[in-house]
Amino acid sequence: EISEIETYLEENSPDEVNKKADLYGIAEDKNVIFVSVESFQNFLLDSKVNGTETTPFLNDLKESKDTIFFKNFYHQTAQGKTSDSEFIVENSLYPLGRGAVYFTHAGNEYNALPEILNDEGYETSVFHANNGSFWNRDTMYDNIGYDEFYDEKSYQVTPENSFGWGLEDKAFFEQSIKYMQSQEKPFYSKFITLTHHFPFELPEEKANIDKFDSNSKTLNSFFQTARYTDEALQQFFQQLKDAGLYKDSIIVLMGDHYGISDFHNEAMGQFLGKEVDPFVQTQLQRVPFMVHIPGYEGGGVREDVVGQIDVKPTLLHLLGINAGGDMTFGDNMFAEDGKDFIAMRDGSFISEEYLFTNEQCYDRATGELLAEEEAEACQPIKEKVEKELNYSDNIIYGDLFRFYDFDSSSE
Ligand code: GP9
Ligand code: MN
Repeated sequence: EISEIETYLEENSPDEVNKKADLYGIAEDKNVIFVSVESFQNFLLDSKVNGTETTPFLNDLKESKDTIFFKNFYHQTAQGKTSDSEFIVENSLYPLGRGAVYFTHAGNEYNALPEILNDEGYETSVFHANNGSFWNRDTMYDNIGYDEFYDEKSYQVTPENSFGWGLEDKAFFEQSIKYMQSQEKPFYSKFITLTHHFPFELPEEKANIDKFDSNSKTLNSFFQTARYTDEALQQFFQQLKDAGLYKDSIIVLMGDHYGISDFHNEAMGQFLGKEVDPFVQTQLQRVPFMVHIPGYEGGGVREDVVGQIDVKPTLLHLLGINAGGDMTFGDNMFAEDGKDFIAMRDGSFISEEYLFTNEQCYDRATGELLAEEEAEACQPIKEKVEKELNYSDNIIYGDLFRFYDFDSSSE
């Protein structure tokens, strides 16, 4: 079966053009600082509560010349939440429909990003101030080639610098700098933030924005913790500069998944000023994806429909690493004729023209529900989505990468 999947992926991948595509190798030999930003959704960007911007730092960053911002980037996670988002990014495979791959298939053979980067001479590490066994991370990280995992034990957690889930993001970044400085270059460092996590509680004296006013306590406080994390990121950029770690690095920021579920649709509708129908609900699954390249001047906002599945091939592209023989369901975001849809785990998808969810086909530009005849246009993509989700499941359930020699098929 693995060769059938290989054939499908070859036929559906624009690998040939990748090397010539925009930005190939622009980050060659640079460090990669990847920040997985907890529960961050795009609707936070440019939002205001009582006239105050929620995310002033990220708002400026996404517009700056040295940042590429993909405004139509979707998370694709399922029950495994943060761990699913990690899994998708590391492997360019889909998460499972049930359970978290990090728990159910942590012992499989993978060709994960940290392993590839390791082979290319990168020191790879993860920074996350929670218990190391949460989501079975310690086991999975060992398997997929991370050199170091700086978990809760690496941090000084005191009553003053922690609340909610634990160490607050500002202290987390601050205390991480010394570990970063001890790393061999180039390094790949993944940071996973924690403060902006359900139930989004923040001590009042640490809040620099009002709560929203609706019937959802969760949505109301969401803006306060988001603002806090925005400030933490701003400080982190400054700390990287002060530590001499900024110039030779690229910094990638990504939201891991939604924080506001459909349970809060009424309050969300009030905030957005429109009803949250299935179309809007799907569009709310957009999370920030920004690539910040110090010194680069060609940044800007990109419209392409992309998602977490595309992160691995995109990073390898930016680093100038040819993973030609890799098996990925995603594409380099800079390829001109890249894949034309982003699939969600439940079979929903977003393409350039259509958005499909709840078995209904919408016009992506207008949000209009398409009647039967026009809705036919969603069918061929729907079939491809089902096929891909199946193939990806089969790889995971059958541990099929055991039978695939990644090295000899690259180049
Ligand atoms: C836990 C943190 C949150 O360590 O990553 O996980 P989540 O609940 O978002 O999956
Ligand atoms: Mn999360």
